[in-house]
Amino acid sequence: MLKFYHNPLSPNSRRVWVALLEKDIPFEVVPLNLDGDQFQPEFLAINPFHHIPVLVDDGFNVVESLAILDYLEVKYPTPPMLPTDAKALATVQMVELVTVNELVPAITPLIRQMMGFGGDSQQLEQSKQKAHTVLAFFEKLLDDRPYFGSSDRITLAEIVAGTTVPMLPPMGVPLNGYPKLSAWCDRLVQRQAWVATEPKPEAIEAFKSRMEALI
Ligand SMILES: N[C@@H](CCC(=O)N[C@@H](CS)C(=O)NCC(=O)O)C(=O)O
Repeated sequence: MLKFYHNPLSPNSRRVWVALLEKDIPFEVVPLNLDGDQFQPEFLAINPFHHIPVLVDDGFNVVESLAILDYLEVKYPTPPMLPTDAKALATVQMVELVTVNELVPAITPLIRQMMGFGGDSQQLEQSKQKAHTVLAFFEKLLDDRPYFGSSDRITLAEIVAGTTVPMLPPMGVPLNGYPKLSAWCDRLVQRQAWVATEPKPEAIEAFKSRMEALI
């Protein structure tokens, strides 16, 4: 059985969790609190970068969430989540990579502020501006399709961007100006896999307390 090293509050890990559920793949969770347990030698032997998610498949360790998604896609191709058409594939991969390389770093100060760790007001404003640049790009790329790169099913673009974009409104980045993306978001958050993996308020509070104790 696949072993999934995971914490339910990790956005990077949630991508893999949603993909496992959407593809209906059996897996066993190995929970990490991220309060120092990620630095234990047993975990560092699996991922020397002390990050989750990690997937272990019969002794084969896969680190990096996007690599894990690709691994799952090839090993469990049903339902397919990567198009084969050149433009559709490029669209899906642009969305994945823009989310990871542009959006996530831009909103990190906003996440910290939401978790109660404060922040510099000028830096927070810059974060919001950068998030809007990504949202405008996504709105145009999505166009009138229900999903990025597909007219009838979710793809890895939905798995990656669709677990990040819904976090924006509570951070002060509303989706009002992006009607297509906003409807896309509403469709995704109703799916069973999204509902099942939504971070629970009590888990967020427990995580904040653990972090405050560490600081
Ligand atoms: N590029 C990595 C990033 C993974 C990552 O940063 N994970 C965070 C949780 S969201 C983590 O494990 N943090 C613990 C640490 O840095 O020690 C991926 O996409 O898998």
